[in-house]
Amino acid sequence: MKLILAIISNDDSTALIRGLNKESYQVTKLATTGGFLRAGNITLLIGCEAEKVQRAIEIIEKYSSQREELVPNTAGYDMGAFSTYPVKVTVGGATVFVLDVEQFLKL
Ligand code: 2BA
Repeated sequence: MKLILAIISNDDSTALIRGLNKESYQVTKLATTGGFLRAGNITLLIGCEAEKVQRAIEIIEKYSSQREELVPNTAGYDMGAFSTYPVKVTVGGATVFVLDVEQFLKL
């Protein structure tokens, strides 16, 4: 038995959990905060058999891989000026730990 800890963006969590549930993975979602940016993120706990870890990682990658998105540029708002040009930002991505589980009990 393994425990996967996946730290992902809040925006990706709904689709990712749905994708995992569809393939029979059980998931617990924790609301967490990154220590560096102090921004909210989501940590998923996924307990599964060792042979199912690789597929879980593929699903995590599918729904949370890093990509670039265009967002409105609000940099000049405070100065009373603004740009209508969108800027590219990198969003998504996942940090994944896979741990050995010593005991798994449902009491
Ligand atoms: P990532 O490396 O993609 O990490 C995203 C979030 O994943 C982190 O949020 C943290 O919550 C978690 N995480 C990543 N590596 C971890 C680890 N080894 N142990 C436990 N949790 C881990 P933040 O801490 O807010 O970091 C956001 C982003 O800021 C990071 O993205 C990285 O690009 C950058 N960053 C983090 N720490 C940094 C540092 N000391 N110096 C420079 N950049 C840093």
